[in-house]
Amino acid sequence: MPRLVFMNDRLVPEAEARVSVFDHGLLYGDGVFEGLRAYAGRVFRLREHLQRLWASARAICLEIPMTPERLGAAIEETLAANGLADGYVRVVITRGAGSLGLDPARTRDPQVIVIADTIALYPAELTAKGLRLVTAATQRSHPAALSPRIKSLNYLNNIMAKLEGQQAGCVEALMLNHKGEVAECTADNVFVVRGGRLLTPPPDAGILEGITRGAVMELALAAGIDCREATLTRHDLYTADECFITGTAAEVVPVVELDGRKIGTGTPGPITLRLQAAFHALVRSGAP
Ligand code: PXG
Repeated sequence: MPRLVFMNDRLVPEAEARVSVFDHGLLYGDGVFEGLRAYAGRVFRLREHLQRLWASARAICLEIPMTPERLGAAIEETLAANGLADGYVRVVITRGAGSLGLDPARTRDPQVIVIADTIALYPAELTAKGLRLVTAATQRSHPAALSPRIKSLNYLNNIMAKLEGQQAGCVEALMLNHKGEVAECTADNVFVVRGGRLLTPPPDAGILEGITRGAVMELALAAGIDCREATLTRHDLYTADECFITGTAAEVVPVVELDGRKIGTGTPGPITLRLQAAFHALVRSGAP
């Protein structure tokens, strides 16, 4: 059965889901996106993802030609039409086709695309044993150049860091901000545990405010684990008791090594495992 893709106002077969070569999303990375996940037929934190999408669009002065309610329904329709109760959803909003120049005023028809697919995960063995990371030399983009809080179609900054990770034999890489502080990984947020307390970089460290990050902070609070935002350096990761990353695709994944140095015992720590289990229970509970 061919995959069905939602484009603008209806579901079309994958082969018909095409954008113009003049689309500024393709020509300049001019657009925004979201990555969401459905568990047992329910989209996890749909409202939060739609809010972040609209915030990203507003930040680049792009008007999404649809209400959040309609787009939310389109996401559910796309999953259902493809028979996916558990799956991954990519929502893409492009600036639309225009002239061969940067000018966004000379574009028309922003494209609203919803793709549903099965989720591509890190190998199960890696997520169980914990990941090894390296610090990328490529820094997270300077907030005054392109705010990392915008989930834009321009992900080259992160892709460069991901390449560095892969060249060092790792599936992810740690990114620092322009001040040398820990920001995040290429598609995941980062946490450390120190003395029983959970620490994660604040939004002004140059991160995307992850929805999974928010859920894990709530779960920590509910479990009586002290959790706060704090400026972190690599020193804090090298000397942490535990470390893990969070993201829509990754969920909660332990990190056991950074730059060839063992973190804590070099195995997934107890607080990481507790929060990982709590997150799994949350997403599978059917909570919105
Ligand atoms: N930082 C960055 C830079 C991201 O792109 C996260 C953190 C985690 O955010 P969430 O809201 O997912 O907890 C992201 C998320 C993909 C893909 O296909 C990327 C993301 C999410 C899902 C899929 O590469 N980025």
